[in-house]
Amino acid sequence: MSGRQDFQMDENWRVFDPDPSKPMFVPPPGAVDAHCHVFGPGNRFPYSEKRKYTPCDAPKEKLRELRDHLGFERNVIVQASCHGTDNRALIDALKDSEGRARGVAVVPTDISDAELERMHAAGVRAVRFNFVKRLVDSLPRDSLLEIAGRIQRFGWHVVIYFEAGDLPGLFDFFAALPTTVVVDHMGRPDVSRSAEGEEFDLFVRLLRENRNFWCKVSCPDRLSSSGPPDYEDVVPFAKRIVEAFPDRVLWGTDWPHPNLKSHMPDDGKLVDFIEKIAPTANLQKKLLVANPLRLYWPEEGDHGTHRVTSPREEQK
Ligand code: 0GY
Repeated sequence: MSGRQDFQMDENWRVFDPDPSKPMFVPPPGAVDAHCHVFGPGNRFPYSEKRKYTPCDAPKEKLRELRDHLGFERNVIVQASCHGTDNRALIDALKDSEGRARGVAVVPTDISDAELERMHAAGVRAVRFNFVKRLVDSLPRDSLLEIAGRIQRFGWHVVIYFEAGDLPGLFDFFAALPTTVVVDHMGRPDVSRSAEGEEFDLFVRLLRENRNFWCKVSCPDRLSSSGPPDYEDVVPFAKRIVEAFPDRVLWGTDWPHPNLKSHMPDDGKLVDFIEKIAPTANLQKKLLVANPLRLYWPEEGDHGTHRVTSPREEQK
């Protein structure tokens, strides 16, 4: 089989929008897209043999173009399951970012400290634990705890991806993680249910009881049944989280939107969605600038113009 055939994208794969609109909402200076991916190119960075899908190539150059087009200054690139534990495409993109990208890697338990150190130097700041069964066969919990323990000395955190239906069985394990923990896509709630209902209340409880937990209020396109461009059914879920935990939320495009079946979002419209879930300038600055910088670029300190105060701090 030729290399090219090895990397034929899935037949029903939806390719990212090559010409997204310019958002009406202008992100504040210093804004960070805290969840996006690079895929391949497959002939340079082969997809994993264990992958559950074969995407279209979505290389670093395209991601950089999108970042600039949408009005963001930096991004956080998350290793996707189609690259398994081979983080070369991610590392390459980080090294080529002039310090404007940080990375979330996926690592095996037998990774050496020297390799973790090299990843840190390239800009990796977290590992991702994926519990979504259609994407991965997740590692046993003791292996995940071992990894979480080993990354602590680098000051890294853990990013978790799971579906709301699995949270009851995972809750105690998550609460025992020793690092900062960032949850992808609000724990994938079923948005046909109430944002004040039992299922989402459990997720809110996870954040309330564990102050080391953060949440990405991302992916309306992935969660919505009402659909684009307004994604109205997702708004109450994201808004609830942003308003309850304004200092522990992040936002990301999720470009190039792997595995979407219903539609391919216009990334410009996804940026416009931000105003619906973070309606004030103060909330927007926290979500897009202060929070991601604190987590991924802490060495920049309070950095003057990026400093925003929380309502709690204002009351002191
Ligand atoms: C996302 C969501 C998905 C895919 C992955 O690692 C991945 O392959 O995260 C998905 O299919 O829900 O965050 O990109």
